[in-house]
Amino acid sequence: MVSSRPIRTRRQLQTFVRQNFRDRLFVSVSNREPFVHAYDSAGKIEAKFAAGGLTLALHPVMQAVGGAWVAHGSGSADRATADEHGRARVPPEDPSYTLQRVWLSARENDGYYNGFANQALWPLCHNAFTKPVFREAHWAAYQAVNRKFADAVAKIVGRRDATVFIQDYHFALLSRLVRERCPQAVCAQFWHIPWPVEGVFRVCPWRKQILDGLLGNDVLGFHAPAYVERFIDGAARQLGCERTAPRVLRHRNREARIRHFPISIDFDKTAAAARGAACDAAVRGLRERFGLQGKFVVLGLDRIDYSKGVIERLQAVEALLETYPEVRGKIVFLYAGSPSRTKIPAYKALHRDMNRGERRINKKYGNERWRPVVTIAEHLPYEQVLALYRLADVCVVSSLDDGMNLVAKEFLAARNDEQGRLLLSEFTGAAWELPGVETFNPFATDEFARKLYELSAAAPGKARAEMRRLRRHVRENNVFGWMGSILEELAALDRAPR
Ligand code: GDG
Repeated sequence: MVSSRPIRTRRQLQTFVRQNFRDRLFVSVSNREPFVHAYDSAGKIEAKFAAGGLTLALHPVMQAVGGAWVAHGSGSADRATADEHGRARVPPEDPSYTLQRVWLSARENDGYYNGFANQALWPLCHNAFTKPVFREAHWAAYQAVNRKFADAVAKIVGRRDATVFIQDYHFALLSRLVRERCPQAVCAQFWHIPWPVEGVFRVCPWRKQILDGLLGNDVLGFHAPAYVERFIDGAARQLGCERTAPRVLRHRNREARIRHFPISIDFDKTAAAARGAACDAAVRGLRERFGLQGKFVVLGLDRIDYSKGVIERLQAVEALLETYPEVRGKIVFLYAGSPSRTKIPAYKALHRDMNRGERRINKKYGNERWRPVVTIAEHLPYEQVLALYRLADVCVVSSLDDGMNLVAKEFLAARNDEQGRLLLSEFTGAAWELPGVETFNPFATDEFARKLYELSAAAPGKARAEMRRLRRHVRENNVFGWMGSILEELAALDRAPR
């Protein structure tokens, strides 16, 4: 039974999965666990829910259908809280599904995660603006870890009817390996980052194996139609597979549907949290701590990652201060950068360049009363993230390439006051999806600086209608709808002859 009403709430999503997946085992696979157990400073075990966008959508599905979630056991107390097979029942306060932990050695994790996933596939899929690193040892670790996860899935599924839902670029080879072990499994995978054009993808020495691995899926999802087209184009050229219907590829006698499903956020929850007293207090605290009273605040907020255009944004701020001296003393560029992948050389270099850039700008233009660039390089509590969205006059997303970008959507949701402007790089999935949003090219430094200047000079509240329209779009296309549309595709597939 497939529902005709669009899924918009957690409850509708749960009803849908109960109706359509009750006869099958449901298994999710991701690198990160939904629950991490760790020892606190007093030696007590704490269970932390990993509240990212994906977990927010998948967790209610798992609660409704039971089943198992397979993930890398990375917490310091994960072994102590799992049984001898690496299994724990979660959520701890109301157990409803099984968390199957996969143990990786430091060496395996280094080669698979820091190595192939984040030094080869990540830059490759972000247009290779940062050169990908292709090392045979990383590739070997990546293959071995994908096999280890396939064995863990096979142990749970065996020869039963099952739906296996795989997340992201850590597992490009997994669906094919699962299929070899579990002939009855239906596999779906969501790729959270862009897919590059064929001319870029060709530089990967293992491109054929990766495409072949991903085509082990019955459904392969991306955020936007452009990534779907590029994937189909690349697979058709590299593997010579046949297009049997629009966005369907036939390979090794099986069909894979390649579809787009734009991810989103829990709009209502974000909007409600941004209205709360804790958030009001955080707004006041941040204004005071960083001397933001009376200043025009331009906010950047992301993981410190080269794909987010961290350096390009600083260059634009520098050009703004140089070209439009009247903004000096009035504007603050506040960068909340959450450190990420800090062991990887390209990220170390990025931190160094970012710190140098900040120092140079502050020295050249700042004075004892005004610092033009303020960086908070730490992972902030969520109320502070929401408070930053609320106090910003402009939120700038400057990605050079970005699958979707949830910061843009969270900023919109947090602005119950319909104030503030979103300035969004045209190279994000969000720019494709959000109707009529203001976009810019982060590579064009002067254009970027001019946009910032124009926004700083515009009358406040001028863009209220635009904010209202964009907020409505995100409210109506939320994360439950994203998850629902993938499950609808799978439910339809179950009934279709294969
Ligand atoms: C990948 C794709 C795609 C950031 N700093 C802090 C913090 N954050 C949170 C934000 C937001 C999330 O991190 C970032 O999500 P994005 O979507 O913007 O970017 P990626 O991390 O690169 O995500 C991306 C996404 O997957 C989903 O498919 O949209 O294109 O690259 O939620 O709020 N959260 C907290 N403290 C911080 O300091 N608590």
